[in-house]
Amino acid sequence: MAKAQMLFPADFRWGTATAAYQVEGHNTNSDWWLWEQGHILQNQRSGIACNWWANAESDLDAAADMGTNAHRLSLEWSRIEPEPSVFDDHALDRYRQILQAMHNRGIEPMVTLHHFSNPLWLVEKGDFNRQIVVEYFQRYVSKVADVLGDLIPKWITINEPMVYIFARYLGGVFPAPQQMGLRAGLEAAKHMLMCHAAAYEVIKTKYPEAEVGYAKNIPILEAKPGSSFVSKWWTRRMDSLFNGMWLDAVADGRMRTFLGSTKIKGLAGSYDFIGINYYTRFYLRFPPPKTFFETEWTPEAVVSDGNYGEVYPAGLYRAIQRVLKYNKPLYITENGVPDAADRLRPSFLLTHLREIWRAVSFCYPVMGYYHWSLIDNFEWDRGWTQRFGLIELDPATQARHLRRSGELYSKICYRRGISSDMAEQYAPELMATMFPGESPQKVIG
Ligand code: IFM
Repeated sequence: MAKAQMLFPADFRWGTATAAYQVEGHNTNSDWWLWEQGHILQNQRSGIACNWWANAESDLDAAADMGTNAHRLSLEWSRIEPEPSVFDDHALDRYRQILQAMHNRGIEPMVTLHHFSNPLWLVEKGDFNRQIVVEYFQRYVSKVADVLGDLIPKWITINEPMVYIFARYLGGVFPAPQQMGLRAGLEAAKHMLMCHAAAYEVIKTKYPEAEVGYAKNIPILEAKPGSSFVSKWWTRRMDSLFNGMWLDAVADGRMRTFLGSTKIKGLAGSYDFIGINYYTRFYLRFPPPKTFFETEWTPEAVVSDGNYGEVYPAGLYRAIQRVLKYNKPLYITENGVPDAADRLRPSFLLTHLREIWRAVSFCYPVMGYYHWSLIDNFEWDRGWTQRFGLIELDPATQARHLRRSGELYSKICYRRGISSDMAEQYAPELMATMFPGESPQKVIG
């Protein structure tokens, strides 16, 4: 029996998140399938991934058993439109089945239209390097809305646009575009903003009640304490480019960078909510390392597998606060940690959810939480080396096993909150700080 608990509103969404390319398997018409040859850590391949194309249903059963009531998934454009203007009815039928399977299980779908992968034909046409991409995207979204829209209450137009721009146009770790570099990247970002605005209009025209937003990865970007003035200045510049530019642009319709300011038609106010993807804090310095973001942490930092990032729960609260000024409902559309051994995830869940609870308690409009991820999946250039799942997957045998953190998340979903008995059982080291009134170590006086 819990002695203390932090409960969430009854209509809060308790979800998990995945993306098509990472779970479906055999997306052979996608630019990632080609890129996989030679560009993935340890030469790994996605193969059948989590086999969702054949059987998403059994993992959805598991999600329902866990007590979740929402799931964020994405559609693979390259399956739906394998050739320009040629739509695959079989693929659309399969997505209908998956979406229906979610509804049947009491799991509300949130659907992402673009999550890092492109049809090969689009890449040949220059994809986001060329403004024509907006027309192509509009055509694809229109088809999706016509065929699947009745099953989709919540939409994400574009996932993590600035991660995509940095990883692809600057970092070179995502499938190479026709033109790389900062200028090309910013041009691509402009085209992504235009795609977002176009998609918003298409969906809202057909389904005025649908909720449409984007998912923005909002890392905390800081200069290390004691950094030079130039590093601090650089950090502010990078923060406004990486975090501020997209958020402001969708709000007021203007893309502002050091290259100037451009008004984008139909963009201002083209969103019903903001999706926050939050993982970590990065330290920045000038001159920047090749990866832009530092992967050296302070000595006391708790760091996740493969040096992915520091566990920094307070950053989630800061990310939420940062976007309050836009006056929109918020969803935490991703939050998670690569942790194959599940040594960090139980406390990660509790401490990050506590930050959201703090926000909700201040009446900040956070409406739901989608943990990344339901199941271990293909982590892009890092292949299978990073395991984010509440469910552990052996990609070779497809065997699944619910991690302890999955068990904990299930309890959280059923309880609709976090409690001291959960901390005691799954992360006793948190008791003294999270539930001091109940900690045996507490010294009173
Ligand atoms: O796996 C990715 C996801 O596709 C986008 N956001 C971050 C996740 C973990 O790196």
